[in-house]
Amino acid sequence: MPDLFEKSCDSLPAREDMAPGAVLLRGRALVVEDGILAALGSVLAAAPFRHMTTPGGFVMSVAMTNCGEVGWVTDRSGYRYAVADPESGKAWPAMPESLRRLANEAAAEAGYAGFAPDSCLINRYLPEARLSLHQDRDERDFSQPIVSVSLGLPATFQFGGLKRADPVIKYRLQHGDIAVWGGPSRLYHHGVLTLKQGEHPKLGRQRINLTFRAAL
Ligand code: MD3
Ligand code: FE
Repeated sequence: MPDLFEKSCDSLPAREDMAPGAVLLRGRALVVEDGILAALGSVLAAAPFRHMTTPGGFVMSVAMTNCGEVGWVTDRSGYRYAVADPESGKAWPAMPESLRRLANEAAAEAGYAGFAPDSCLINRYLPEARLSLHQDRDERDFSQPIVSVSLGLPATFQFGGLKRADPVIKYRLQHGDIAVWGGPSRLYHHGVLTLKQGEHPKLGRQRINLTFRAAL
């Protein structure tokens, strides 16, 4: 008998292939929403959001922090993964087990079994913040996917190709959406358009994105 409830929540499919190797799992994080928000709160208490500087000397509009064995940082000397938080000089907070499990399970659902993230970069967008088109290439092993979890206000995500000038497709990423980027799409260019004003019932006037990485 056909499963009449499979797509009952809204008109969008729960799963969508975005590009070769890239899968969008809409609403996937909602089943563990409260646990994620609590885990996030404990990470932020130990390592607050801060605005980092690019090697070119620009202060990023997106505020960032990390948890895990290493965290992604940028300053005038370049981009890298670092074991210590440069603001505190201490290790980044450990990755909460609930977050690690969610990333591992979402990766498996997208076809990447055994994903073991050692780093989670946490991005905070207030209205007017944006992230220009870039590639994620500071990780050692590009055969490992990246898993992203979107929370709070919706954003328009741009997804291009291997070349910066390749045409881009736009996706709306909403609270609870998880995307998994592996295979050929792992090195595709991507970015986030300027965040629009709004108010999210749980997160308020912000968007938070978690990206889980196997960096080491
Ligand atoms: C496609 N973050 O942190 S998540 C980033 O919404 C980053 O904050 C965006 O790009 C954000 O580096 C986009 C979606 C995403 C993350 C990593 C990717 C898409 C990706 C890596 C490869 C290809
Ligand atoms: Fe990225």
